Amino acid sequence: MIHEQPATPSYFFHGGFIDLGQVIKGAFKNCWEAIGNSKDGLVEQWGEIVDKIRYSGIKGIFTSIPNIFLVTFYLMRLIATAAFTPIVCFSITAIQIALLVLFFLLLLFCFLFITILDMIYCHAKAIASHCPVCQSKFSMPVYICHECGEEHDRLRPGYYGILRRECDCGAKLSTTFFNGREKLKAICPACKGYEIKGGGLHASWSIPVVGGPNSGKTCYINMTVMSLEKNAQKYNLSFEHVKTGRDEYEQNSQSLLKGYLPQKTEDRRLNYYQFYLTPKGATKQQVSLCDVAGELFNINDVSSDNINTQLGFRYSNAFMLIVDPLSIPMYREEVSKTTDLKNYKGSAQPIEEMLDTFIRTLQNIFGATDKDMRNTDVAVVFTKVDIPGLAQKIGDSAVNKIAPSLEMKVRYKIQNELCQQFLHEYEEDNFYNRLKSSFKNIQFFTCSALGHVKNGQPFVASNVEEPLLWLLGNKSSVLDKATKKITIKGG
Ligand SMILES: Nc1nc2c(ncn2[C@@H]2O[C@H](COP(=O)(O)OP(=O)(O)OP(=O)(O)O)[C@@H](O)[C@H]2O)c(=O)[nH]1
Ligand SMILES: [Mg+2]
Ligand SMILES: [Zn+2]
Ligand SMILES: [Zn+2]
Repeated sequence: MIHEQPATPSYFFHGGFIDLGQVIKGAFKNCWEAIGNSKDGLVEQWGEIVDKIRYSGIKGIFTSIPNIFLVTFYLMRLIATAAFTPIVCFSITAIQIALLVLFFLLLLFCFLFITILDMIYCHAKAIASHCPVCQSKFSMPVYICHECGEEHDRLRPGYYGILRRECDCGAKLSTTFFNGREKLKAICPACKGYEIKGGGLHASWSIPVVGGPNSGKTCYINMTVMSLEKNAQKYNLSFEHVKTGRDEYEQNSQSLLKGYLPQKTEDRRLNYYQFYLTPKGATKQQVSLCDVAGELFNINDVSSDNINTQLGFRYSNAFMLIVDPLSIPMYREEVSKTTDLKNYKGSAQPIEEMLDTFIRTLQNIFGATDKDMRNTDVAVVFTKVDIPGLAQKIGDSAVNKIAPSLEMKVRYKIQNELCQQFLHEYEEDNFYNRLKSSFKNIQFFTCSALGHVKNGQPFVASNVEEPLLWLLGNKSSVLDKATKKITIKGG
């Protein structure tokens, strides 16, 4: 079915067929005209002969000799036109039709070729966008005509044109990325309230950051984005923060640089921190790290903006779980004997409850099947490893002690074992088992978003990029190649 667009149908699909009909009609019209003329001439001359003989008798035969010649001429012409002209007309028409059909087939081939090429291109490059306003995901934005502002919601090769289409206002619009569709202004097709950067020519990876109140999500997200902004060039990646007008990156990064802490997140809607992280020469890779108030993962949350309303969870590509070690009661109690924990602001929400709310929402509200869950990558990040003694238990120091080699696979395995051991030691087996039984591809990480408690000095993050790069590498083939070189910790 053709979805109506504010554009003129393509000649190929519309005018072309009308012209083909005209050619056939026109050719046979000429043919019938020639036969009709001969017949009329014959009838007229024959009538004159009959009249002359009737009025002049034998003499009339002599005076009608010219008419006899003309009758013979028209008779011959009639025979010729009746017998040969249709053959000639038919042959010429057949040649014309054959040429037109050939032309159409050629165009059809071009149309299919370009359509398939466009589809393959978009699929291979994972072209998509995530809207930070309405949280939807889509691969085809609505494009706006640069002349009249009319909205084209299916600007692709088709009925209205193969490589270009003519808008109702007369402007020519490109229908593929090969000839500049991305230069047009693009907006989100769901809410129409957000302009998609770069005309939608990018892959998009959305990763909600899940964790209870005070667990460290906002610190982690902001310090990770800051860290990538600083280090991207070193990794041969280009970084560009996308100003959506929704995140608090500018003020948070400024505060963190001066040693101030970000505000507690009040917003219960996913807050998209979007940026491009692209290897040289590759299609732009848009990344969204989604922050939210930790109260969203409270099992008893009955507010109108509760977790069930956050569509972004459905359209995400992977998840990051922030685990505050201080939310583990036994560990908290142990460490509180030697360290003043006031400034670490430990999260009071049990991690098992946070995980349970999250998994239940995915399954019951967003219809994630067991298969979907198994195919979802989850990075489980222990943050605040600047807590004295923690790095020696699960952090870099512990991994280095067991596996000083730089072999990434081995280090990741050791990291998983250390975290599992830690969870077991502090009686969080339920959390671990629930994680393992729900998701297949889980990797544990440890990091410190701030490096130290608030003491007036700028915060210094460590290992914050790694979990994100691991998730992105699993999703994006172009980032996989680039990040493989980076996700190795120094031994
Ligand atoms: N020492 C230390 N403290 C941290 C670290 N990360 C977070 N914190 C502390 O934990 C507090 C809460 O961190 P946030 O990032 O605001 O926590 P959140 O998960 O965003 O919390 P909500 O916004 O309530 O959901 C911070 O104010 C810091 O005091 C860290 O890496 N090291
Ligand atoms: Mg927060
Ligand atoms: Zn227009
Ligand atoms: Zn939208």
